[in-house]
Amino acid sequence: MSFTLPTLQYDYKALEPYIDAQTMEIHHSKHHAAYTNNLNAALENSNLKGKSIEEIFSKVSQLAPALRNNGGGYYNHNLYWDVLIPGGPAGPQGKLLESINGSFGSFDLFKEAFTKAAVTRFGSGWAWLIQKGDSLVINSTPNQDNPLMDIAEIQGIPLLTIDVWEHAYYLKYQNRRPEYIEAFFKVINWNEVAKRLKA
Ligand code: MN3
Repeated sequence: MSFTLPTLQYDYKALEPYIDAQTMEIHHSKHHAAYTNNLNAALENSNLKGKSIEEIFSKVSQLAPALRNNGGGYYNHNLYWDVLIPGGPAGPQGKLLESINGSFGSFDLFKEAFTKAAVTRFGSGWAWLIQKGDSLVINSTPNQDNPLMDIAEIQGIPLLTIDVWEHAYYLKYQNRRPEYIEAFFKVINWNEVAKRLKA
């Protein structure tokens, strides 16, 4: 039993013009494929084969760095693809919107804080919307770390994430990370984000 690269639910070109087809193809078929293969290779030499990715993350501080880096790379990209969609709802609705308003004051204030976390993550990493108990929080992580890992500064349920490694945007946006983040907001699958919210 090993982890498999997911098939995307949309074409590589589907998120144009916000995220370009070439970036999507390389990101999924090369980067994500490599994390998946390297995770499986790292598991071959461990006693963790058959464990869920969540179980691995819960004790990742005690494991080989290859499991932290490639396990994170495998999981984080799965979530990233899932929370993207062409022509999705313009914004969150219902319970998710209520939670965002309750935790951040308004959708605009949430967007501002999420954007800031994504812009200011130094080097490579991810920004997150996280459910922590009854409230939502925003944070960023370095490298391929995520909020399910026992080493995470803020632990909780990941609802939404953006990849801010340069490979996620450099071909189209070069050094203009803020433009990529603004474009990302045009293709968020808010229904998928809402599904992850625990009552
Ligand atoms: Mn990536």
